[in-house]
Amino acid sequence: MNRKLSIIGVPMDLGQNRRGVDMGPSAIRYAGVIERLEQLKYDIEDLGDLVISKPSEETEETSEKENLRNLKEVREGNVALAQKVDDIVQEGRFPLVLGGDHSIAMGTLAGISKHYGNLGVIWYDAHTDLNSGETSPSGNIHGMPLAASIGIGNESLTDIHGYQPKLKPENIVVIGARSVDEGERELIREKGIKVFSMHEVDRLGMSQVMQDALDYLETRKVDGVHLSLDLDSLDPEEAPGVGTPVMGGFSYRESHLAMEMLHDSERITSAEFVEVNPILDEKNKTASMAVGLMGSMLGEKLT
Ligand code: NNH
Ligand code: MN
Ligand code: MN
Ligand code: MN
Repeated sequence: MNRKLSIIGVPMDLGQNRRGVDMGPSAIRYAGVIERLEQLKYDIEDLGDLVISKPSEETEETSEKENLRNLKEVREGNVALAQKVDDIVQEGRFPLVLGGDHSIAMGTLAGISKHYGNLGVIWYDAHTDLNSGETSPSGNIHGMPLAASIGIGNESLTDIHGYQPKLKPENIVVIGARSVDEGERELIREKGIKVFSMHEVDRLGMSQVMQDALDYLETRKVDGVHLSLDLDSLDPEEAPGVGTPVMGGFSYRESHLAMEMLHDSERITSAEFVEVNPILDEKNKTASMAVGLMGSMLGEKLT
């Protein structure tokens, strides 16, 4: 495990239509992320938060026409994030990105993937985020980052940081899916994307699912693994502070086990924790959950 960690907050809420998720990075900091990870003896650099601009009228029009809400500002924020993350990896440090809505995964992956020939991704989410303007039921770009990263969708999203695609579809593992749109289903079938839905987790248990996921990436001979963790993967009872809660999600222990197994695999090279919305939360419970999961991912265990 890389002992040098750089933390960057992305106060982005333009990838969806509920306000408040832009306060995610503050809530996660307030829940004690720096102190918690310092105790694990990491060398931590906190790069603060990116500046995200507010939407203009021109943006409203594209939203209507292309079914891509706040396209211009979402792209701009991700362009800036990609450069930051690129610099972090270039310096030999582990990027830990704090969201913000999940649209920021486009920028994170754009910055990381440049440094890997065959990057793998674990997408821990209730959703598969494989929509484009053509298939999205909402026009919300936070439902599109995985599609954009494999080169599907509007050019201004697929082309962030000047190259595409960022990922091979066969290097993706989705874990926790339980709300998938029709267009996403088709894409999963067409591209052969590996999905462990809640059905598989119920049948096999989290331990087996994580082992299968890691083995699968091993057969793909990936040279790095990025974790993209959407807090709505957890059950809304455990993580109520998210914009699109879906019943029947992961328990506290299932998620900690998943993070511990990721740590023990010694494969993980970058991570992001997204969709914490403190306005919808109960006493910062979801931000605290995120911090705890980061701890487990980074080796916090009792033994
Ligand atoms: N699939 C829906 C959409 O594209 C919901 C996406 N919401 C998420 N994704 N939170 O993780 O609008
Ligand atoms: Mn630096
Ligand atoms: Mn998501
Ligand atoms: Mn989600």
